[in-house]
Amino acid sequence: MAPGLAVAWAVLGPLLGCALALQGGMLYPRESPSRERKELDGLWSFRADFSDNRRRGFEEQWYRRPLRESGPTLDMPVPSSFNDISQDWRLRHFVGWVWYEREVILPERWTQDLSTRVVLRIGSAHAYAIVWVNGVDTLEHEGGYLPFEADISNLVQVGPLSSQLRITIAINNTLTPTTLPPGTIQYLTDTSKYPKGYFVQNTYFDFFNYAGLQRSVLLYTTPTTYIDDITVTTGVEHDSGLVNYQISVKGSNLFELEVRLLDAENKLVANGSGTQGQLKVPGASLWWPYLMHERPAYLYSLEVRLTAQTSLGPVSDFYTLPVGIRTVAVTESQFLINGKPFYFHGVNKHEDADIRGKGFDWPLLVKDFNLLRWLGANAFRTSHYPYAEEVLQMCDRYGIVVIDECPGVGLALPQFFNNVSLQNHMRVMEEVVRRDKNHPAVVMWSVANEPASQLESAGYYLKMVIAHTKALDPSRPVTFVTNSNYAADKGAPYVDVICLNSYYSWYHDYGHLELIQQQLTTQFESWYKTYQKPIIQSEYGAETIVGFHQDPPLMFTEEYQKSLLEQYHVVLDQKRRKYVVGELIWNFADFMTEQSPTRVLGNKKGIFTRQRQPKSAAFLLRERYWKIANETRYSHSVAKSQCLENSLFA
Ligand code: GCB
Repeated sequence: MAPGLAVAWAVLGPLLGCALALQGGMLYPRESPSRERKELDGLWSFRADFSDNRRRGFEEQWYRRPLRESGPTLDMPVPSSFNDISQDWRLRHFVGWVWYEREVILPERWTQDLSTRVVLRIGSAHAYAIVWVNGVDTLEHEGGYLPFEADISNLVQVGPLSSQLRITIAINNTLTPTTLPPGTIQYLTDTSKYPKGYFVQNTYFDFFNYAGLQRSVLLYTTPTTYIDDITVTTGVEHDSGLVNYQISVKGSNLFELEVRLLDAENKLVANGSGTQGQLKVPGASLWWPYLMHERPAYLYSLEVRLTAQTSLGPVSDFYTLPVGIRTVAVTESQFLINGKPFYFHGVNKHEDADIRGKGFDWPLLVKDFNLLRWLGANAFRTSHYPYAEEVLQMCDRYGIVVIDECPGVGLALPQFFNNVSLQNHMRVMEEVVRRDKNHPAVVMWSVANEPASQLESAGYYLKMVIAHTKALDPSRPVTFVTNSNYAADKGAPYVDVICLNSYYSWYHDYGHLELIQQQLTTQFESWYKTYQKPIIQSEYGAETIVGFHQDPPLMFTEEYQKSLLEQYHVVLDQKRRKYVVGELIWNFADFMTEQSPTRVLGNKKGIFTRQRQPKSAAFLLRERYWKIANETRYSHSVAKSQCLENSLFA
């Protein structure tokens, strides 16, 4: 990039829509005067197929009759991971097909009114799913952490008994060299050590491969002619906000669209019509990250109203999308939001807690956001997969900035960089962008975490995935997170921001805290000299068992975690005024991993425990983040902790 040249992702001109190859949109199912929702969360019937080939369920066609008729079932809560719910160790470590089933009674109108479209939506099923409705094969999807759905109207709008619905979902958690994340199945054939047919699933990432229906399953309705997708990009021109919209409609070509933009007080500020256009908002309130501005996270509402003529008469559809007006741009040393330098002081997270595994949970979500604000964290990365949509909605509302990462984690072996994997990775990015493109909180895409980016094949692979992501969404920068050496990394030339993971005095020269400053300085200087791009320290940290104390500090104690952080902070403070634009601690909270001699009931690098109680390092980081917040905000008022009465820095 030429010195001083800013690459602006703000779309100021005509709309640059997302060029998705996927069929159809994936709008979050919202209620409206034309749309209803029925959540299917709660207890489902469940069975793991323990047969040797794991295929008994298909051989005996378990989907054809109620699951209880083909054998014993367990109660399984949805959403949750299935692994830690029962006392059966075989289920915790199960690899293969599990079966979920739920019976539902539909409102009569949904089955009788032929101008109503009924959709079954699964928030995520890790990792491969096949869905039957009343025994009819309806839907298949590969990849966890992302939603998929099917129009089931023609299955429910036939016959006298159609208001009773049986949904069967078979889910396979096996990871293969071409899934994302990839994995391998290893057969252990030495019969002196292992029983016949014994195999293990190998993964190349550091979190437990929780599986099942981990997010909500729901039914919702739309009219048969409906708003299928909305793409919004925003910009700023002088003091006006620009909202570019593109709307896709399905079901009929004879329709009209009205678009109204309302402010937070529900006052109309701009309107338009048709499938695409630009709304201009003079004196717009911008969406600012919290702590950066006195009025953060301002959201408008884009109300879309569709009227159409169909063979069954006129229909209307309504959808309201929250819209934050903001710009994102990157220079050779800065990350700009609304034209102002933004410094990421935040965390990496995992969707993980207690017995629910990766199951979505409202109390946990709200608690985590309260902790983020207590900490003064203004950002997080969705390490290492897209989080539930409700998480991003909270970020939009609270003004917490997100680096949205796809499940491109564990790309560790040369055989994972093949054409099939590449196609799959690009499809996954299409699904991520399709789902998350309208969230103002999302300011950058991350296509992978720690791929083997020193390989030539990885260089080509990353170049292609990054180029594809940029074509899908020209409005945001793209990165991947690396732990390679600056001189060896083959993917770094293609990213907009360099994201670096390093664990000095933890995985290298462990115990030698005195080396951190020198090694970290070298890291930053060599990367910046090579690439002249802004840098984020995207991971650093130390394993810490809560309640372990030692002075002078020794590894695994709370004091060692604090000291390690302090050493990093000395260098971060020198560089953040130059080209380092962020620091994200590894990790927000302790989380579960596979068992290994280096993990004590999971990864303990959290600054909070898995139960969300602070370790000493949380207080250290809190003081630092509020201090940085006060130095970097764009008003004269002092930022205060939003969770305590007595502010730290007042
Ligand atoms: C990393 C990985 C992360 C691990 C972490 C660790 O570099 O990106 O997934 O959990 O290190 O603690 O080893």
